[in-house]
Amino acid sequence: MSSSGAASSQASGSSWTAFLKSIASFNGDLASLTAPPFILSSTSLTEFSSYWCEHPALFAAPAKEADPKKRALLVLKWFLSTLKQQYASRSEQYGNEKKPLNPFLGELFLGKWEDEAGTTELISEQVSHHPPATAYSITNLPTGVHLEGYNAQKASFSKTINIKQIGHAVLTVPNPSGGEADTYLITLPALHIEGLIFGSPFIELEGATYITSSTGYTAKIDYAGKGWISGKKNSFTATLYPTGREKDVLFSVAGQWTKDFAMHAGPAKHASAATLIDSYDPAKVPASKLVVAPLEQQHPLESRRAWSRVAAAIAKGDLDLVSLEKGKIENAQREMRNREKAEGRAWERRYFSVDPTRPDGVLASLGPIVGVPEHGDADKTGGLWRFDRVKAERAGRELRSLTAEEQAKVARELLGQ
Ligand code: HC3
Repeated sequence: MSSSGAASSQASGSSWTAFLKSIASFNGDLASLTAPPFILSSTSLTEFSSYWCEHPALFAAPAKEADPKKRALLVLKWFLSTLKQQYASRSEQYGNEKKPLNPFLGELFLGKWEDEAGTTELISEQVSHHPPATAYSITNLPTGVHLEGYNAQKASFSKTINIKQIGHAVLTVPNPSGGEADTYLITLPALHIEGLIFGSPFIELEGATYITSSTGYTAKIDYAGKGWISGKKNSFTATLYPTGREKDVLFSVAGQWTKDFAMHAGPAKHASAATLIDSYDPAKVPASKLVVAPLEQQHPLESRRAWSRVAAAIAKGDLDLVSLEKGKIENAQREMRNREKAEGRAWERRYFSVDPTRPDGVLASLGPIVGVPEHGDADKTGGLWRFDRVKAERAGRELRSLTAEEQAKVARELLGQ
């Protein structure tokens, strides 16, 4: 596959024009977009969960800070540091954002980071297919800092593709002074695709998101594209304040989430060299490498193994083979759903559960502060998904213990392979 969307699209001008025409009548279903071959990615959306933790040391840092407002600032710094990975890493030079693979129900992406922060484990699972939703759990083992969440996308077309993210993340940070752990509720930014008309799509973030904590602090992040605030791409301003007192700014942060940003004590209008606390340049800090098991050791439902034939077809640029291999997975999945229906059972998620009998404690207490409904938009994500430690322990034991025959059976029945 070409490394530049713009260059490839020149070569495939007519298919890009056809694609643009098709998105003008877009029905909101991202999976149904028939994109030209050069815009197909061989990475599934289940892998995107890893973007939350490409700098494990920043993720774990709040667990070592005794002052709750500084902890909240470190959480904000970590969150801001993830944005480049989440929204610009696939499109480093801009204009190369591709269409990811649409995960099947039960698809897994598992990995770990081993670096100066110790071991940090990642579990990502496709918990719903209609509507598509991915859930994830990330744990830094030495500190116990834990992130979990789920997300889906609601897309619409108006001048371009606009995407609203449904879902939220919850970060738990053990209190270094031994008290109760902090809980942070994190909302997700809306985005739109720029550059479509030129065949060089990239993401811009818009609106505002929040991080509110059980310790009584809230951060608000305002996103702006080129032409707003600083006239620079990927700009943002953020403030951290005691919850409910937005004007009493304790810390302010401003800059670009792809380049560099500065963190100051007090409001931005008083920012000076004397108020500067810290600065961070996402472009200068290399991501820690995620370790994923070799394909042959993976469970058949693990993303890279399951999609390996499709990925090979994409790499060859053979669209017929891409459709054939995708079709095998889709048909097998459809048949599985029919069997489940006939037998009156539902697909058992391996790591996440929904508990409709109990109100969610985090959303009940922190949701109203940042506009996350207590139902967690479960109707749009197939459920209010929470990491299930009991299930996870079982899955961890069982996942890598399948015999070759059992693996072949899973691949045949669930993936048509
Ligand atoms: C919109 C998107 C799929 C969703 C991606 C999400 C929101 C997934 C959760 C991650 O944490 C953050 C994230 C980053 C990028 C988002 C993708 C960008 C493009 C993709 C569309 C489905 C593709 C649209 C097609 C095309 C040709 C314009 O790229």
